[in-house]
Amino acid sequence: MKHAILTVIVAALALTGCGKSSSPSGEKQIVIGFLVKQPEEKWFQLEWQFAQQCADKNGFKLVKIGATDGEKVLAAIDNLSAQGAQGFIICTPDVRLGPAIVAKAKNNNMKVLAVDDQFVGTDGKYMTDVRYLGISARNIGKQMGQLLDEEMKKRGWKADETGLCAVTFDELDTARDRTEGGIDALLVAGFPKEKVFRAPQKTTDIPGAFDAANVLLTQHPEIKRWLICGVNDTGVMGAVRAMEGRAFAVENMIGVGIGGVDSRVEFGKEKPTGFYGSIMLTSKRHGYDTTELMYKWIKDGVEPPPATFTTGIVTTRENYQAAMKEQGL
Ligand code: FCA
Repeated sequence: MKHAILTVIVAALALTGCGKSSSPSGEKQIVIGFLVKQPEEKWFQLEWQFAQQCADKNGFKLVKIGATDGEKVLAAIDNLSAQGAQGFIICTPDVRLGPAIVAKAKNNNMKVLAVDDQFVGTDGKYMTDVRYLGISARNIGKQMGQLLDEEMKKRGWKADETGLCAVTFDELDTARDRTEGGIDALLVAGFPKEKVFRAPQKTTDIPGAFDAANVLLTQHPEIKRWLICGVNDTGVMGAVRAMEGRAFAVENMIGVGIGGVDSRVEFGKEKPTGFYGSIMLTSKRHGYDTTELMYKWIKDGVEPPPATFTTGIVTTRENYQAAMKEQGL
């Protein structure tokens, strides 16, 4: 009986978080959170997968949380704190939550590292005092534009019969830099400015891009051949689906995305689709490296660099499998 009561007390203590996270040696266990804005997107699932590899290798606890709005982010930080977490990595659903996230983390004595989407302060500027790892968005955007230009020239399309459908999401800096980089590269290569059409998406997912592209297609029935670029793979996939819905032939679409994860679905299809290529991002660096940086910061006090920018790899149906292998996928 005494034993049973003790068990209940221990269980209750564990539930309330008392005596939390202690290893048998009495050392405090390291607990790290990884919060993402769109847990349904393959990119974020991959980041989690690599983060978990880092946790398994180093023997700390990783708590993965899908935090799709501001309220959920703030609640998740409290929840992490109750679990004894000393820090977290986050791709925030809204970069303007930056100051609130930092305040909440400070309150809970937790370290923060932003991944993918850099925090923006109340002055509208990047919060450069918050550690960050993201993509070199403009350059990767340029790679996207260059691949579109190359393929368009290979197919012998004339610029005057062609339009560019750029699925944009300018509210987010890393997103805007990608599509503007893509547009820039095409203009430099001689693509006519008046044939550049921006289709702003309300949400950065396939339905958001599908709707945005449909509006554009209705406005421009004169365009017979489309180049498509976007913020990520899902943006381009949505636009390709919209064009398929209007009976555009595969030969009359060249879509190039960014990410290299969702694109696998397209490349894996038996017959090629309008989704021609993707600039593959280094998901291991975004998932594993960020988590390792946080782990060393907590464990050894090694501060992560203020900002790190990763590069992209040009992929198509031809080389994506080899590129994936190289990336440890
Ligand atoms: C942003 C996008 C994601 C991914 C990531 C690297 O967060 O929304 O799709 O491209 O950057």
